[in-house]
Amino acid sequence: MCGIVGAIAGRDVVPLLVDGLKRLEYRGYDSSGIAVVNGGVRRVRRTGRVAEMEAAALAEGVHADMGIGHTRWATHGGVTESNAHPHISGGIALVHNGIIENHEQQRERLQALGYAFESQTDTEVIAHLIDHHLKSGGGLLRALQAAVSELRGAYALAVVSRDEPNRMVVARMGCPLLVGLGEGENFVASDVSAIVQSTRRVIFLEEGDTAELTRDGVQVFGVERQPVEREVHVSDVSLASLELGPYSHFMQKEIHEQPRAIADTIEAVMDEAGFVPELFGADAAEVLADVSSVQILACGTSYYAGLTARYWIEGIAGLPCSVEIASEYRYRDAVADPRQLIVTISQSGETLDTMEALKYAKSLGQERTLSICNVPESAIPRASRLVHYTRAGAEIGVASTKAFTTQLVALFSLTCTLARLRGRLDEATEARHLDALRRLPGDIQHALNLEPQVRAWADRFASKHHALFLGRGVHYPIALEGALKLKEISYIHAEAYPAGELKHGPLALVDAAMPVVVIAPNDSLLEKVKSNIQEVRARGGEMYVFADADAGFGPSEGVHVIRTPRHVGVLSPIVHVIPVQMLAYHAALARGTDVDKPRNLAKSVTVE
Ligand code: HGA
Repeated sequence: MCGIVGAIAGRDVVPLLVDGLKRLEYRGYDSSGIAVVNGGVRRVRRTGRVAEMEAAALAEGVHADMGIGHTRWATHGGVTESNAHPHISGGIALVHNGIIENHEQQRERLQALGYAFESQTDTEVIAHLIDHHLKSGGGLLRALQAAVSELRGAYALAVVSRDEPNRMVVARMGCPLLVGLGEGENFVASDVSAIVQSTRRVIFLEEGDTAELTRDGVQVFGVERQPVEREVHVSDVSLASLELGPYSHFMQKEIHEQPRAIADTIEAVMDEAGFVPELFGADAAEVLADVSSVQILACGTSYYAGLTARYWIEGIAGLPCSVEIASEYRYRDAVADPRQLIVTISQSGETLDTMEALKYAKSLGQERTLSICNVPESAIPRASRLVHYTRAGAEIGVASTKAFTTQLVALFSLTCTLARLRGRLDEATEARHLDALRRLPGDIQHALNLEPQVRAWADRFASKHHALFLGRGVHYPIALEGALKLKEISYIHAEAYPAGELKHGPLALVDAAMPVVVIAPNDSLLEKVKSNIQEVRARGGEMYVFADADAGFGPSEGVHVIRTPRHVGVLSPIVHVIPVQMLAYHAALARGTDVDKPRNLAKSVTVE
């Protein structure tokens, strides 16, 4: 959340900053701003989208060869121009991603020192603190280092000064920040997409790092302020993955990319010709051996991927598995078990709650840690002993789609690997599971072909205020994910229940105005689901059933049916999530919401 970009170059950086902010807009989109150094500091800020700020910068004729930019997801202070970043104090301007926890004490102290505040943000205290420390001499870098040592909380910062037009200084603690290395120009950004048009060579700053960027070089300093060498990575993010191409929305593009994303993610399994520990890292055999149980920690859609995996891990690998929302786990007294495998799931690898839950688990002595993540070199995989990267490619739509299905594939591979290590996967079963994975991209494509039918349903949903999603067993988390997708992007209130739970309360909500979506695969629970459908029908509820073609379901009065492909067995949840993703997408389209940037949300949740 919140995107930062900065550039110091021998050319006009304003187009680079604006372009970078447009690519970072998925991280926050309530307001944006830039500040450049050109004689003095010039700043342009606007509420709304980056395009509005860009128009203002053009109209004002802002140009410079050094500057910083920010796209905001407000945490402290409303969505106003005066709360938008950059914030200025004296001759410095600063952008910030994160939350400063001791901002109130710092504000009081700085007010006593004579600083007047113009915003309600926590960020403004950092600008004044740096200005305060600048007065002791020693320059911008020293002032930044002194200021951050007085902050509690999380930050990624980029700072420029009117008085030091040949350097930019940056700092990182708890929020992502990387430095991009160019020829005679250097960059800083929250993620590589913002600068990829200028360079692919990047340094991922580590916790507590500060750095100084000039046109000709970059020097990074570690926690003790000592100069440090950090590895240079060459990013392989493709420009095409950051562009819409022929699609109307990134979410639509990402839904349709799922066959390819899954094929790419299973490539490693296919290359290894089986479920081997090496899929998860060099010392995975040792870490995964004699695991006693699995604890999955995640948030949002990733949490639902975890809930799905629990059915597999207990059913196939025979290991006890619990799944917990990371922000809950991190604040409770958990019982440590050093033989337990901690699995964190995060698309961005930067999700703060998940990262903190991982740190908490490690502080309890849980050393067997595995991260399932879509962004190489991000914080959570780097803090984990084992890692499995999904290969979904850049996911830009705020509502996760291809990240979810590739996480499921990764979790299924983990399940089978654990099962094999425990002697619970005979050769024939392993071959069957491999074959199911191999056929999965094609099965997903068949589900995608249902789009015209799903769109027709979505048009009816668009006028509704509430919806109920039902599933059973391994498809219950798919019902949860369907409800989450619908509320996230169409703003229709939706809840999901295990179908067997209806009569214990939610049936009271059912009437003709409440559409009830049912996931009805042709599995061992089919007859139970059919009975649950009758219970709803008997009370006048209108049913929308996604049923496997071989489930023997036909439409009837008040029961609409879309036939999904034949039952695909154990991977069925991965196929059944496709139509509910499309239902949410088309309902949102019909309601005219901003599908890729739903209100109040942002991607990569890097704050608490
Ligand atoms: N706390 C700052 C920055 C917000 C942020 O990083 N959001 O993800 C603000 O509210 O402006």
